[in-house]
Amino acid sequence: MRDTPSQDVDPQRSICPFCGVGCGLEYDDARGNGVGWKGPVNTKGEICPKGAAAFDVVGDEERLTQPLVRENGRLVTAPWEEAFDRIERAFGGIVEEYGPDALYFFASSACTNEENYVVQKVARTLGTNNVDNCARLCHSSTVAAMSSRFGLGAMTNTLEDVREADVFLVTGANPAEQHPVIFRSYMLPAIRDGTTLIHVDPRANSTTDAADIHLPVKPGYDIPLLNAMAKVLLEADLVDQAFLAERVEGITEFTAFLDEVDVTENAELAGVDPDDLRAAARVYGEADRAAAFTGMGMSQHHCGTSNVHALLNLPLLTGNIGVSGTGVNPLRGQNNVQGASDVGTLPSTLPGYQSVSDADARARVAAEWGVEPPTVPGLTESEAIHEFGDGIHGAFVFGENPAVTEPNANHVSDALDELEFLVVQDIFPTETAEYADVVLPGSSWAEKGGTVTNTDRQVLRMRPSAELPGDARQDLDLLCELGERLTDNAFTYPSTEAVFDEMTRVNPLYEGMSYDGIGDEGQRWPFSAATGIGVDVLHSDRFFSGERTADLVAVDHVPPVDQLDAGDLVLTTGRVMQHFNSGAVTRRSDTLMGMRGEDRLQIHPGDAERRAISDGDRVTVANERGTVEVTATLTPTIREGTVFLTFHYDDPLSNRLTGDTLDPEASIPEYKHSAVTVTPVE
Ligand SMILES: Nc1nc2c(c(=O)[nH]1)N[C@H]1C(S)=C(S)[C@@H](COP(=O)(O)OP(=O)(O)OC[C@H]3O[C@@H](n4cnc5c(=O)[nH]c(N)nc54)[C@H](O)[C@@H]3O)O[C@H]1N2
Ligand SMILES: Nc1nc2c(c(=O)[nH]1)N[C@H]1C(S)=C(S)[C@@H](COP(=O)(O)OP(=O)(O)OC[C@H]3O[C@@H](n4cnc5c(=O)[nH]c(N)nc54)[C@H](O)[C@@H]3O)O[C@H]1N2
Ligand code: SF4
Ligand SMILES: [Mo]
Repeated sequence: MRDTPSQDVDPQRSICPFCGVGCGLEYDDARGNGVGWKGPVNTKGEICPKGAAAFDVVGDEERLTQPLVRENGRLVTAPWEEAFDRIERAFGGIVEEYGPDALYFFASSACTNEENYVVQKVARTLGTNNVDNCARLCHSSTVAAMSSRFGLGAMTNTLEDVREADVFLVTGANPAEQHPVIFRSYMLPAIRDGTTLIHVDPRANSTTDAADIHLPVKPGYDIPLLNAMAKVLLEADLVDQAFLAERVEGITEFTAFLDEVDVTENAELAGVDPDDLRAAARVYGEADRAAAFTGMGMSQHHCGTSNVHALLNLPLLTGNIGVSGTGVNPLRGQNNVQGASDVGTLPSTLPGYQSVSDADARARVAAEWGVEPPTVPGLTESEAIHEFGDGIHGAFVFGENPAVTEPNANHVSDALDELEFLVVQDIFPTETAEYADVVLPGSSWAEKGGTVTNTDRQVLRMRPSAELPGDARQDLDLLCELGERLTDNAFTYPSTEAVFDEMTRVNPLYEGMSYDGIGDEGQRWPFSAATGIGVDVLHSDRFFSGERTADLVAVDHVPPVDQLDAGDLVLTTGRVMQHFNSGAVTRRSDTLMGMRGEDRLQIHPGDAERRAISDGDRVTVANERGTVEVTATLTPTIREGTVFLTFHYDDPLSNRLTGDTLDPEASIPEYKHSAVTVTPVE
């Protein structure tokens, strides 16, 4: 519910708060909502329906406007002083009794670089590396694989240059719905000009509509599929021998590994037509320039890192790296998931992906902060939840909604109950806030300034257009007060810009950037202070690792965790265009209300018929972890044996069904493969 905010809004150029595309967005008085300005990414001012609805948060009646504290089991309003006194007492007591590693800090990929920089500075000044952001839940596996092979986990190329590709290999991503402006303004025009789109996804969706080849892989079977593609490249002599000689190691071992791979067998294991797979590999291999895009269907598995390792072999075999129109491009999730990680809200790296044990990086940080950060890596957020009540006694959740979005939600609910003290800083009373001891009302995107970093490494400026509601305060002020209350350090900054400037002095990737330099144009990292220009195409002469070469890696198939009993279906989860993540913001949006409907279980007509389920029936989806009830939609676009739900709702809370087995390297949960039974509701 929303009052018309027109009186309160003074339009300024900002950046959309939803996805990692980073569209320029400003308030339009006539529409009472968002319109695009001609930004660095949306160069014609184009936006998607979520951007148009983004100002709905301003004046929303459900906004948090006063601090809340728990009294006799209930959350009641309290003065600011009281809220912070309670945090100081409780967190102070926990640190005194158990040490700083008994606290955990959830940073926010939905918030600015400046805010995230301060969160990790508070945690590290206090003496713990227990800080993470929900990049953990999206692309941590992609980053792990790409960092170990190339030295860096970010998009290798830019949106501008992918138009030069002859082939797009899109695997485990649905950019038509999740990155709409990238799809419509960069990919579709290229496709219309002749670029071939290969789409690897168990469901045919809006991205598939534009595809030339669709490989409807079984969830969890990307490795055999990618290995088979590598084998076809080798067999059909589509490898780039010059590139292999100069830039790649391990071809002999990799060839020996592929000797054992049977293309038809692997295709059948992955559930795709062997001829289609061969055609896809040939098209990729014959292309002058082929660009890969990878998303959650690849990363969010207990073998997510291995999945991406298998993908990285393809550009190395074919020389599709280091030039425009090629590369491997993880499409990043929230508007600042890239930046939150860049500025150090990760348990093992300081700002700029420098290891917490790197002596130079530690010295640089210590000189700026006056405090040495701890050397032992912290827990990841997905690990930390398992420690609630054991090793972790207090948690600070800034702009995340783990009660809805972490896997195995029934377990998460128990874990949140186990905490001695939970603080939530949000703009809405979320499902997670229901467990809190103190709730701090922060500032929405429309009320704050700062910077965010989009999916192709551009640092972009946000500017406030609206006043804060009620007694709500700026997120950055609240985080600085938290630092002041919990540590002996001063967290007094004269401006948001001063926080950014400090960050550029400890983060080599951002060194030399400035608010003035960013302006309306953006600045790309890795940035050169000397030239004032960022690097567009990574790994061109050398890999970011400093090496001239990268390795080919043999990746064995990793079977899914959940075994299927007779009659079970595989549940995979994901997103739809008009909704965003936990739905905390989009569920409340009047503008999106009509468009977004309710959650539906996508099920193949064959699977439905065997269970006497008709279109529109209520069904129970269940496994040993939990049960949800939802309406079924029959559709032949999903592969038989697989069903699909979003995770955008608290009811049905689909994460009751997902398992919390983590990828051993990246700690990303298994969101994309759960065994379930589906039965009609009596
Ligand atoms: N509209 C909208 N846009 C968003 C978001 C949103 O919630 N709504 N969230 C943002 C965030 S945080 C993120 S991380 C990005 C994510 O963007 P995407 O990566 O596109 O997100 P998903 O829909 O989770 O997964 C993509 C596809 O993977 C497929 N898939 C499932 N299992 C498998 C598998 O085993 N293998 C393969 N190859 N594919 C599989 C699904 O069918 C789905 O179509 O989107 C961002 N943009
Ligand atoms: N089953 C399943 N689960 C998934 C996924 C999946 O594909 N399937 N995807 C995973 C992925 S990729 C991600 S990124 C996570 C997302 O998980 P979350 O980050 O938990 O989800 P969001 O809904 O984006 O949560 C953002 C929170 O920040 C608040 N917020 C927004 N703007 C501001 C602000 O300016 N200030 C403050 N203080 N708060 C703000 C919102 O109200 C909301 O509560 O979900 C993960 N969970
Ligand atoms: S494409 Fe992403 S950044 Fe652009 S308007 Fe839509 S949600 Fe916002
Ligand atoms: Mo994400």
